[in-house]
Amino acid sequence: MILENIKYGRIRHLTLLDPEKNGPENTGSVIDFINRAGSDAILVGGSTGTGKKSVDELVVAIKKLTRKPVILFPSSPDAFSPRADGIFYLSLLNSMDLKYVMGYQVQSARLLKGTRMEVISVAYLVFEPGMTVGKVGGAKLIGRDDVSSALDYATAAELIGFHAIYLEAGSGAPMSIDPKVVKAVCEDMTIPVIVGGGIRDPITARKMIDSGAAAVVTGTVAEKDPEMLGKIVRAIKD
Ligand code: 1GP
Repeated sequence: MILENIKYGRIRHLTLLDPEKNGPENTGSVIDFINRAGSDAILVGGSTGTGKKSVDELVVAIKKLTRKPVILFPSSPDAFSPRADGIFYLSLLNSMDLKYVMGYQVQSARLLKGTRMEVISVAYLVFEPGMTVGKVGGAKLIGRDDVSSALDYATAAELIGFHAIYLEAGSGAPMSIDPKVVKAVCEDMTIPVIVGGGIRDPITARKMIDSGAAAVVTGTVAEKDPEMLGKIVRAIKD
């Protein structure tokens, strides 16, 4: 169970692979980095260019090379592959565009129920600077150190009954969200909190875990600096 593994610390680091940047031809080397680094699971998704074919091809290529869980991280119902082990069924709670809050979920619900994959409902909160996901997702961005707004959204997510909360600064963000926001949210929540966006060094990654995050996501590091990926994963698990 992916959610149980996140909750109980067996999945603490996830690597995001964007099908737009990772074709099946370079999957071998990327999976090699991920295996060597000791990352626990692989997220497949991106804010743009994630059609069914590219997502499915990447999932198939990954599954041939590793037994680590592959979890879809979709920007729309098109970014789907029935061969993944699970899906973050995202609701971008601070989007001004209803399709990212509930429309896409309604569109894909019956399809998902018909698969055997694990569906993990995730309240997705996008913070400044938000990057592409902030723009494409029409997010009313939460300030990176705005504890009060973060708590408002996170508490709503918990009361509604989401399985998990994802605090996101946006892929490629020059800075992560402030760890004090992570600490305040984690202290108040009974559901696991996942943090991603702009995490590029071991100290920041460790701070997120020390602040109570159940798991950390990195994407850009795996593309640009595989050695650093290993250092980040070690810092998280030490
Ligand atoms: C995925 O935002 C993370 O949700 C990935 O961010 O690419 O900045 O690591 P980075």
